[in-house]
Amino acid sequence: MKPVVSIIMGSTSDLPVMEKAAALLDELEIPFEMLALSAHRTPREVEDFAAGAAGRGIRVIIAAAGMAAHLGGVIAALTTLPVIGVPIRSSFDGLDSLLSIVQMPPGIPVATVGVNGALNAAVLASQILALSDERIAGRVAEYKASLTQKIVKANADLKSVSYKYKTN
Ligand code: RP5
Repeated sequence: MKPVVSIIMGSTSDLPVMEKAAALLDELEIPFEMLALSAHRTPREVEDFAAGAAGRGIRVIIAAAGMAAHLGGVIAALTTLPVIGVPIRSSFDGLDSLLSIVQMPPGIPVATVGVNGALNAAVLASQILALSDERIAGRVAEYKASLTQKIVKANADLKSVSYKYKTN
């Protein structure tokens, strides 16, 4: 299997969050790789990764980092692949990483999801891949339909909650 998505994280301390992205890609049968790379601790390896990703068949990069989170931005500067940034909550409630990732200068976007938004990063990556792969598009559509069912069930469950002044 050749990976088409790279999940990159600044440290294995980000893994408990990023497992949600991996689980969704697994569910949607999308081959991916997971690597630890740090813009500050391994800058040369980040450059090698970013420069070589497209040539290896990678289509989308998910980059997660906390604190002064430059990983996604540095990767985006070195590739034309779409980069999705996941701000990790590790200090200041994740606001520092969110702003570090989202506030990119013009011309070098990082598509930023919410703090610890690993699942949404994987959904977005899948939607990008779905544009050129009908089988993935079908699985993404099924996934989205399952979200509707979750709320249908929630409303059924809420029916059994009773209050004196609750009317439904
Ligand atoms: C960032 O610093 C990592 O992405 C992580 O969120 C944070 C802390 O890293 P560790 O000190 O836990 O390795 O580079």
